[in-house]
Amino acid sequence: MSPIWSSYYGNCHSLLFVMDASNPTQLSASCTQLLGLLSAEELSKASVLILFNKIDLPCYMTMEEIKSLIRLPDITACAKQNITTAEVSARNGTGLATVLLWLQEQHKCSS
Ligand SMILES: Nc1nc2c(ncn2[C@@H]2O[C@H](COP(=O)(O)OP(=O)(O)OP(=O)(O)O)[C@@H](O)[C@H]2O)c(=O)[nH]1
Ligand SMILES: [Mg+2]
Repeated sequence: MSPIWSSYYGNCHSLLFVMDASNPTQLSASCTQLLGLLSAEELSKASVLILFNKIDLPCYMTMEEIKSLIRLPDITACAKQNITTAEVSARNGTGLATVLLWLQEQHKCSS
């Protein structure tokens, strides 16, 4: 789907980017996609929430290792956007309340 993402950039205020925390082999490709989004001029004012999903599954790496592998601190420091992260499981609902609160917060700021 990523080739058509840019057709949705216009008027986008909040961006939720889901990474599969249970699949280390996909992380670098996923990170490249994220960097592409963060460098898009049209998204420079968007608020970004990066979701590390599937945390209910066993993973080869800790969340700290994953964040360090994708150099999340550098990404956050260099991006124009305000970036927040959350660890979630769409399967058992962990972290989803945080996501809803974040969305509510963004809505408040933009209204
Ligand atoms: N255990 C678990 N499964 C999830 C979660 N979120 C989604 N899924 C399941 O993951 C599956 C879809 O994700 P993937 O298998 O990664 O599929 P995909 O991302 O379209 O394809 P890939 O490119 O192969 O990763 C579905 O079966 C979902 O039910 C979660 O938080 N935990
Ligand atoms: Mg997947």
